[in-house]
Amino acid sequence: MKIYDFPIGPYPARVRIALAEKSLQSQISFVLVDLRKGRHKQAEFLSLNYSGTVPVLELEDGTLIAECTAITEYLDALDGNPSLTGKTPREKGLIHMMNKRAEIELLDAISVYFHHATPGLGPDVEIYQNAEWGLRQRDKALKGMVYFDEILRREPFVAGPSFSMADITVIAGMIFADLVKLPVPPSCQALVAWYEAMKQRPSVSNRVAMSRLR
Ligand SMILES: N[C@@H](CCC(=O)N[C@@H](CS)C(=O)NCC(=O)O)C(=O)O
Repeated sequence: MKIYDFPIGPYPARVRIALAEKSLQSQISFVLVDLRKGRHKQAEFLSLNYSGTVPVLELEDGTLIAECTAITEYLDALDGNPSLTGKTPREKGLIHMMNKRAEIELLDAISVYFHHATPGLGPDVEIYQNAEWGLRQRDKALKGMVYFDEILRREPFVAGPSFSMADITVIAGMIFADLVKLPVPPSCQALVAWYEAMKQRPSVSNRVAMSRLR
């Protein structure tokens, strides 16, 4: 299998963490898509993923799967033992809900902040920016941190008793916050403590180190 990605990117980190959790790294070859050169917006890459984002998984038969959630679900199902996306209908429902919430309230909001209210990927790539929209999304992400902090005061993990895809998405949000120097609100002590614990997982520690190599 092949994965098109940009190694320091927070979204690609989600899939790389999932690969490590599932011990699948040796089955993947990585293809660099240089976002800073705008390669993801060029026709060659758009033919792989209409949305022009990484990561994209390519299977041996040429099937293309984009979107971190979809890729994680695929990888998690390969061994017949879905440890990241839920085994029972209840687990699946809760994990999917919290994963989506982590995208909407945290990770995607920071991404909009990055692309619209900071230099983002540089002037050649960021051809349209709306700083006001970016700053609103930054504030939404800060509120999202407070929300996840409340959850993590009660639960060991984002979607309940076990580590899951939803934790990976919040971890990516924290990696992105760090990249864009977005300070975590001081009240979010449970979130910070949980993130420190997550960094002890080998799948996560490598990713956090990689994202600092900008
Ligand atoms: N919804 C997508 C978002 C992926 C995404 O935004 N990836 C970033 C890489 S960190 C990207 O390609 N950004 C380039 C851009 O949005 O222009 C997913 O979950 O895979």
